[in-house]
Amino acid sequence: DPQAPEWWRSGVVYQVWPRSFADSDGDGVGDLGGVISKLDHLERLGVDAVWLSPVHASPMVDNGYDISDYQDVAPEFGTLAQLDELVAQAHARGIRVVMDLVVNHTSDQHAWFRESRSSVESPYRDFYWWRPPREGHVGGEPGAEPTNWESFFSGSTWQWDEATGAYYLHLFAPEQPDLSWENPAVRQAVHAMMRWWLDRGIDGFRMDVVNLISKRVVPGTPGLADAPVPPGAPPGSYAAPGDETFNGPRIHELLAEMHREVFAGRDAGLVTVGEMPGTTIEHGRLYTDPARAEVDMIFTFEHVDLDSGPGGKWDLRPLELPRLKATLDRWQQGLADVGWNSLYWSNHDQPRPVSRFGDDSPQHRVRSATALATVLQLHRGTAYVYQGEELGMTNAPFATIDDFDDLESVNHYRERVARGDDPEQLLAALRVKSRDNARTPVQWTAGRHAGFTTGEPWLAVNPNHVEVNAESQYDDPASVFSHYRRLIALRHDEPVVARGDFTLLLPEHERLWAFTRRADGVTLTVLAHLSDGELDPVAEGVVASPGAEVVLTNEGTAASAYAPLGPWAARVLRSQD
Ligand code: ISL
Repeated sequence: DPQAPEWWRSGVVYQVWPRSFADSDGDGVGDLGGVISKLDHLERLGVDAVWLSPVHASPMVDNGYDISDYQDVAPEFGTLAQLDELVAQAHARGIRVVMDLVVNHTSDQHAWFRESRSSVESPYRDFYWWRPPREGHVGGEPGAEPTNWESFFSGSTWQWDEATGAYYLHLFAPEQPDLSWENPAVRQAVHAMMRWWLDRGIDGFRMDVVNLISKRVVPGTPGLADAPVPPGAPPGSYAAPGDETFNGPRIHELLAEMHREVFAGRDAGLVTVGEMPGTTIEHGRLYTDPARAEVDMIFTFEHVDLDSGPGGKWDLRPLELPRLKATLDRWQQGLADVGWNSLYWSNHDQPRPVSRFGDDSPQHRVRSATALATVLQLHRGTAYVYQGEELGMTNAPFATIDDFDDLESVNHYRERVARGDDPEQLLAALRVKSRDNARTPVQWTAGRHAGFTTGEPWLAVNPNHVEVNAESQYDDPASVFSHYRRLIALRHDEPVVARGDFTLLLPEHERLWAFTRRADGVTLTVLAHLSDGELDPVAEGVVASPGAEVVLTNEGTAASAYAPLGPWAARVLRSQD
């Protein structure tokens, strides 16, 4: 029931990353007019809501995750009036609109930061984290940073500012200074801004790195502690902060306060999802326990970190299916009695799932994309689909460093080349993991620039749009799009998907992902063969349940319930006690 306050339990949220979604004015950059023009696509797919990545005013150092005015729209994306129109038109089709909320940091061009940096006397000074140089050091010299923290985007998290002779904190780019949530004036300003958006009619927020807003302040000055340096690291190197910044001491209090100040007493259909890297199940239960009223659900990262080694995301490791299954299973069990899961394979920060977890060769692309979707979306939780995923879009064929745009990729490459690392090896890792893989324009047609723009796209369109595009998929029952559509309908129609318990079968199996969902006498059995070749589920140990019928498959003609599974075949069986 789309009117139910907890529509998101059976629902599907579609993420739009506006720069690459659809361009309505020919400047090569996607925009709100483009999103409005594609609402038919979303309605046909059957999604319940759109999560719109930031469209706010921004210098676009981090593609909109650096906001300079929370209450305006970037001119390249359109106007506030168009955003209102998008919300109205989406609502008319029964689609909700969730906005991104980026309040761990602002842009350095935000009025608050310009004020803050102008003078130590400014009333906005304590909106941000200003600190003197480390004792005995001269500001701006190497080693003088207040802590040894390494930025997500390479280098120190501290930027020296001559004007007032102090450092400011930026966990991300220097153009993204961190707000100080210790300051009640910051909290009040953000809450007011959030209420302003809800009053405008939006349906909730996806909260960017919201578990970073409580820094661990150690009583005394400078108040923030060094992160432990990994053994063997060269002296003076930066270290990625952990407990110093993630899930800090006041985080639950801050989220509960936000809920009280912003959401309490409003429409019960509003939804909140906190993006929370570095979060354990234990914390996840606290964040999402309805009785605590913090957020409805969180994005966690364990399952997208499994193909990384101890060196971080660029330290590539092969993905092992049993570990992937076990990770999702642990979260299913951990949040079974309280809390709620978010289910995602991709977003604008992750490579394309069919290239990462599937097989993007022409032979297996469609089957592997649909098998992956089937297993994910039939776990218990709210399902997220990132633009192009429903078309089976793949990673892009980036050749040289000049083909990349994202600052995370480019900074990492430059820093490591300067240190003497092998450029070819660095490029090889970027091709696999760069965020740009998710950011090539959506492939609407087989035509020029995939129908994304009539101008020159800001980032090259993947040449495989000739085969992989929306237009050719709508009326093809065997397409990735058609499968997503059936899968989303199944989530809506079958209450066991939102309510049922979850039991992983054959956890150690390296090619078969099998599980059951059970509620009210109904059992769904999901079988997915995640490799080439053939696999007989019963011979592998799946116990057949009599009377099971196939309710969804990516095999074309429905096979019988327990027949051998072909390459990347997925099958959903339903039985009733
Ligand atoms: O993308 C990542 C790793 O490659 C993550 O570490 C990512 O930086 C982290 O998940 C936070 O992401 C969010 O905040 C960033 C922004 O760049 C991302 O696009 C956003 O999703 C800073 O606002």
